[in-house]
Amino acid sequence: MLIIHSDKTRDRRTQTELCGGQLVAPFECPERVDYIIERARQEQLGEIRAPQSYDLAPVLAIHDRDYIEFLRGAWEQWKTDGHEGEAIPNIWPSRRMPGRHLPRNIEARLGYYALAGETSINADSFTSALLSKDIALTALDHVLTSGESAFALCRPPGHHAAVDQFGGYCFINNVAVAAQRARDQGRQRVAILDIDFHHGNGTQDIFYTRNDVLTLSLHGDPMDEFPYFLGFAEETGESNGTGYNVNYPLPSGTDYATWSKHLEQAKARIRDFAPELLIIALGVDTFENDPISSFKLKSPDYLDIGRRIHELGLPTLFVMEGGYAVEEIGINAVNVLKGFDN
Ligand code: SP5
Ligand code: ZN
Repeated sequence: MLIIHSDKTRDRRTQTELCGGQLVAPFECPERVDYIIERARQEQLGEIRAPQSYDLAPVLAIHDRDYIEFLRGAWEQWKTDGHEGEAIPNIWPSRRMPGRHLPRNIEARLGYYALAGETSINADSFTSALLSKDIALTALDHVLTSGESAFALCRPPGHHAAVDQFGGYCFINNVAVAAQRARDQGRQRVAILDIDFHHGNGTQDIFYTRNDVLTLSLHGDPMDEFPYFLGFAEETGESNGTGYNVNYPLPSGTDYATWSKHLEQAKARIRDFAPELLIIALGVDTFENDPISSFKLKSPDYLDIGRRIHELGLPTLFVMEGGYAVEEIGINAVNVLKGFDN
C-alpha cells in the first residue's frame, strides 16, 4: 500500500497540553509518526512518497473562511498581546452567554473557535495543519486515479475539527477535506468510517445534513468520554442527511469481540449505501494500553480489523487520527494496513 509521509510533520511540537489541572507534555507528539513510519519500513508495507501541495480551496469547501483566517493569525495575535506561553483558550460561549459577537480579544477568539482546551496553538500549528491536509489529499488523489488504496500518515489529526472549531488535537478535518474533494472529482457517494476511540464529532458536524457522505463512528460512550457533547446513538442526521450519520457509542472496557460486532453492523450499513470510496479515520487509541482511552483491543486485533475492512471490496483511503501508546502505535497502525493488504 502506498504511504504518504513527510518528515516535516515533526515540526509540530507543542510544549503544553492542559490535562488534569496541569500543563503536561502533549500526548499528540512527533514520535507518533516516527514509530509508524519505522514499522512501515520494517514490514515493507509499500512505497513511501512525499505529499504534493494543495491550495486552500479543498479546505474552504468544508471549513468556514473566518475560522481558517483565525487559525492563520492566532499565534501572531497571541504574541502581539504579550502572552508568554502557548495559546490556550480559557473562556467559551456557553448556554447563558451564547456568543453572538466575535470579540477582538485573542483570548475570546480562542474560546469562540475552540471546542476544547487541551490543544495548544504555537507558531507551527497552522502550517502543520495545512501539511496534514496535503498528506490526506495526495493519498486521496492516488486512490482516485489508480483505484488502489493508500495510507495518509497525517499529523496533526483531523476528525474533531468541525466547520468552525478546533480541538482534540485537530485543526483541519482531513477525512472531511478528502471526502469533499472526492465528491468534487465526481464520486457520487463517499462513506467515512471512524474507528478512532473518540467520536468523530467534526466529521459528523460537517456532513450532518447531507446524504452523499455517509458518516459512521465507533467510539467510547460520550457520557464518559471525550468529546462528551456529541456522539450519541440518537444523532442520525438532519433534513437530507437523516439516516446518513450512524454512531456506535460503546462502554469503557469494550473488548474486540464486542467492538468487532459493531464493526460488522457498520459494514452492513456501508454495503447498503454502496459508496464509490471508503475513507477510514484510523485511530489506534482503542488499544488496551492507550494512556487516555478505555477500550481493550490487542495488537493482533488490528490485523483482523484490516481484514474485515478489506471484505467491503472498496477503494479505501486510510487517514491517521489518534493513538497515544507511542511505542505500540507503529505495530497497531501498520497491522490494520497489513491485514487489509493480505
Ligand atoms: C484525535 C484524538 O484522538 N484526539 C483526542 C483528544 C482527547 N482530548 C482529551 C484528552 C484528555 C486527556 N486526559 C488524560 C487523562 C489521563 N489519565
Ligand atoms: Zn482519539
